[in-house]
Formats: sequence, structure tokens, C-alpha cells
Amino acid sequence: GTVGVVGLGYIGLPTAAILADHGVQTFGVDVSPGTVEAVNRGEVPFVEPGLREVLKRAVEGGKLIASLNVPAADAYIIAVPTPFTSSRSADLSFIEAAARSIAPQLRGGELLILESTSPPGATDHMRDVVLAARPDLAEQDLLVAHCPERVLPGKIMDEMVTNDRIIGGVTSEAAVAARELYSTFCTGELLLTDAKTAEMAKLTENSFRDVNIAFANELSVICERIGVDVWELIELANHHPRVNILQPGPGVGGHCIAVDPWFIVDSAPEESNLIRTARETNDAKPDWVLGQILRAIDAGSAASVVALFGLSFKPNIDDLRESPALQIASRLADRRPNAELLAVEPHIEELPSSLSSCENVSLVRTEEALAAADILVLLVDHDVFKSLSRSQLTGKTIIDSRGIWR
Ligand code: SAJ
Repeated sequence: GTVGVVGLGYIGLPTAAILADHGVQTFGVDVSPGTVEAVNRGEVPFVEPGLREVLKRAVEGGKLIASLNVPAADAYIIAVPTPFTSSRSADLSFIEAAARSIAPQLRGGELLILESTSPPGATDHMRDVVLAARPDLAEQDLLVAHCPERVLPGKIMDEMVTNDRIIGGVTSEAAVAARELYSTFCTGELLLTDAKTAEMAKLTENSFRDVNIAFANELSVICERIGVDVWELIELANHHPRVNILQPGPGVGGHCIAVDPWFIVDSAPEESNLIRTARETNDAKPDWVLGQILRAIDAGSAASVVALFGLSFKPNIDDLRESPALQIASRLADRRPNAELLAVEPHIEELPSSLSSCENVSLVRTEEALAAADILVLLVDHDVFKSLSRSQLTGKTIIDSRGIWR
């Protein structure tokens, strides 16, 4: 059968490319003309190792064709964003728009798979939107399922094939149909359940990580107060056979772990105390690090030069989305306009707009920052920063939010 993939972003595009590469006739759909044109030229509009080769093969072989409009297909995979609103509930408008764009093409019997991370009930809601647009179709005319993506950016091409997958059918017939589709390229286990459990499973995985990072972040604040090295503490505690604490940092970034737990909180606010508190603990961490930097600046005599090492949301990538490091940098620029801020981020060529508009911030290379700054702030544990030698750091005030310069 043929597959239409709606949304050609970080998840949709690799999914479409891998399906096509496994011989499935695939149609990619996106609202951005730039994305559609790039894909049809075999070009990837973002950085993801290994994707370009597979995409190029798929497009050149005629197995993947991108367009702005939804064509008729036997199955659809919806991979659009689910951001959260200012009131911290899920914004389902992209899912609703995708559902309405697919509706006119349906003949009955199609499989509709929602891959976007969604709050409990969103898959049913998507089906209702389709049926409202097509009163001539009945519930049993459509096979609807939720199969959340769980791939790690940077390892998508690997994980998309090898990860186990949760397949939640609105009906068991839909789950079986979805399993058949994923078995064309997925070598991991395909685990069948209902749609709501699948929605909750995805949110639970990211909340598990968020709660555990919050534990580490809270420990780091406690340790600072009582004068204990938190990284030594965690390393020692982790020698216990049943203890495995994660690493503290300047906060939690990216567009998944800092968002998804709110969907759980929103679905059961009274019962979600731990998950909410963890989210708030992690969200408070950038300002705590900022406080450390402000105190270091104010303790100095002359006007300070501060070097900020790393801007991305996690190590060894160029992704600045929802980055706590970036938040700290722009708040610092705002709070201390007389301090000179030197940002070191080897993975980007120019500063993002939130910083380029600040007159006291510039993007420099490591050597320049080390030569000019009296305060060094480590925000992202990029490998290139780990290899700096101790002698390059002596005589400076050091604020190390990741514990790699101890
Ligand atoms: N972080 C810490 N300490 C740690 C681990 C992470 O501070 O010990 C921070 C990172 O620096 C970063 C944030 O957490 O700012 C998130 O990074 P991450 O590597 O934990 O996760 P993401 O956002 O890149 O991808 C996650 C993954 N989920 C899980 O590991 C449970 C991925 O598998 C999901 O597919 C992805 O979210 C998603 O799209 O939901």
C-alpha cells in the first residue's frame, strides 16, 4: 500500500525516507513550500546524521515524493508539532489541521496513525475531527492508532529502525494494521495496546527522565548550600547496585522533556504533584545558575569579562531550541549590560537573534575567550570543552554547571 506522511520535520522526514527506502511508495506532505522543494531535491532542511543519504536514495528512486497537498493513500502518518499553550495545556491545532487536510482524500478503510506526542485522548479527538469533516464516513470505516515516536535527535536513523515501538489502536483491528505497516522497516519489538495507554506511555517516558533530572538538580542546589561536591556525591552513590542518579545541569532543554510532563499535569492536575514539582525544579535551575554568575560579577572589582561555554540544549549538537544555556546568556546580557559577554559555541556560525541584538555579547573562539575573560561559565558539556587543560583555567573564577572542569 501507499503511505502519506503529514509533517516533514525531525520525525516525519526520517520516517518518510526510511519507509520509501524500504520500498514503500511514500508521499510526504508539508505546509512549507521551502521544505517540500528541498525534500524533492533530496536535501535535508536540518542536521541529522545519516538522513541525507537515505533521503537522496528514496527521492532518486521515485519512492518518495513531497507536495503541499495531501494525496490519496492507503495509510497516513501524522507527525506534526504539539506545542503547549500559555496555560500549559496541549495545542492540538496542528493535529486538527492535518486531520482536516487528510479528510477529503478518504474513501474508507484507510489507516490513520498519529505519531505526534499527544495528551491522553488526542487520538480519539483526531478521529472525531476527521469524521466531523466527513459525515458520510462511519467510525468503523477508519483504522486509527497512536504510535508515538521515541527517537533521540542525533541518533534518529538508527533508533527509528531498532527501537521497540508502542502501537496503540483505537480498536484492536487498527493496532494490527499499524503493526503491519511498522514491520516493513522496524526491527524492534512492536508492542500492541490501546491508544490512550500509548499516549500516556510516551508522556511517562519523558516525565520519568524529567523527574530524575530534577532529583539531580535539587541535589546540586542542596550540595552548594552545605558545601559538598555534587558530582563526587552522585558518582559515589551510583556505586550502589540499585541507585542510578542522572547528572545535574543548568536546566532541562529541548522541546520534549520540558513540555511533555505538562500534558500529564494538565490531564490530572490534582494528582500530579511530583511531576509538576519536578518540572518547576528544572525550570528554576537556569535562574539559579544566573544568580551564581551575577554574584561572581558583582564580587569583582573592575568591569567583568565573562566567557559562556556552550549555548545548545545538550552536548555535541547545534540545536538551540528551548536551551537553558541560551536563556542564561540572554538574561545575563540583560541584567549586566556593562559586563562583556563572550559566547563560545563551536557548533554555530552566528549568534541567534535573542543574543545578536545584545550589544555586550559576541561569539568568539575558545582561545579568545580564555585569553580575555576573568569569569568562565561552563553551560554545555561539549566534548571539546572537556579536553581543555587545567593550566588554561587557572587564575579564573569558574562556574561549572556540568561538573566537567572540577
Ligand atoms: N539532561 C540533564 N541531565 C541528564 C540528562 C539530560 O540535565 O542527566 C538535560 C539535557 O542537557 C537536555 C535535556 O535534559 O537539556 C533533555 O535531553 P535528553 O538527551 O535527555 O533528551 P532529548 O530531549 O534529546 O530526547 C528525549 C528522549 N527521551 C528519553 O530519553 C526518555 C528521546 O528518546 C525522545 O524521543 C525525545 O525526548 C522526544 O522526542 O520526546
